[in-house]
Amino acid sequence: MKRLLTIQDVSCVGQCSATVALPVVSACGVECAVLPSAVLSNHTGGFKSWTFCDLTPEMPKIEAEWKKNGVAFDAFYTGYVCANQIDPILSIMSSAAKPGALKFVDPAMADNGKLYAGFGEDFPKDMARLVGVADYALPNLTEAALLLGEKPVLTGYDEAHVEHVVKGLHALGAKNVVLTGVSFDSGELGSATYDGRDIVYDFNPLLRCQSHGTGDVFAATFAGAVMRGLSAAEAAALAADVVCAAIEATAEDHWYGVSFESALPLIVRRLSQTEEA
Ligand code: PXL
Repeated sequence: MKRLLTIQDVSCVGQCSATVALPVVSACGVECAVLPSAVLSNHTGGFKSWTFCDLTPEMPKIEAEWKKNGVAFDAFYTGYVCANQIDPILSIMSSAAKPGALKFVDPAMADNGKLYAGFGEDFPKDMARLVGVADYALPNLTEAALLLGEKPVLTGYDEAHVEHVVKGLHALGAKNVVLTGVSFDSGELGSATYDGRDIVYDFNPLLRCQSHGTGDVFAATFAGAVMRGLSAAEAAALAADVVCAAIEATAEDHWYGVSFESALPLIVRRLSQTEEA
């Protein structure tokens, strides 16, 4: 069994980040270790207030223990992290890597044209350094624009714009780019996966608007599925199906996240079918 380290916050309540990655990556049949970037009482998207404990000082201490104990990973998957954590994370990605370890970077920092509360305007520049070492970068349209130092364009764009965005992120260093939240038509929503040569689009019908935590469910499923041998385009299609199933299972008043739990059997089923094929 492959072993992945996810580096992102533990929001105690809110169905995002580590509390999504652990069950989703496990459902993919991949061992999931966690290095919390911060502990929050709840996520920052829609709650009135939150506590925030930045765990940066723990990172080099944990890294040193892992070195002593010979701990190493087949993959790293980063999500919501703090500005001063980019260097400690790059260090862990090098000291705790098995040969050929993959790096999945979800630059979880913004949505709907805006940075999340708590991130300064300079943060995308720091995040761009992590995206630059990614084997797979998984930004939404807002994050992608901010990483490129551009104003987010969220509607009325065409394929040429998507091409500009994914090629820009590839030029930053990301080997594969999975751009999420792409839509050319008001009835559909999907992703564009670019491997440095071709762009593969995947669309699903647009469901009720429900964004909290969907990026985290998408990225965790994508990372687990690639670790199980799916191509980037296949993993993006599975991740989108899982997000849709999670949204469909989410009650109208469950605003802070999506009920991904009901979609876990879908992940197990689809990945076992792949194995049999
Ligand atoms: O789901 C993204 C996310 C992760 N972690 C924290 C957040 C958010 C989005 O708001 O606030 C702490």
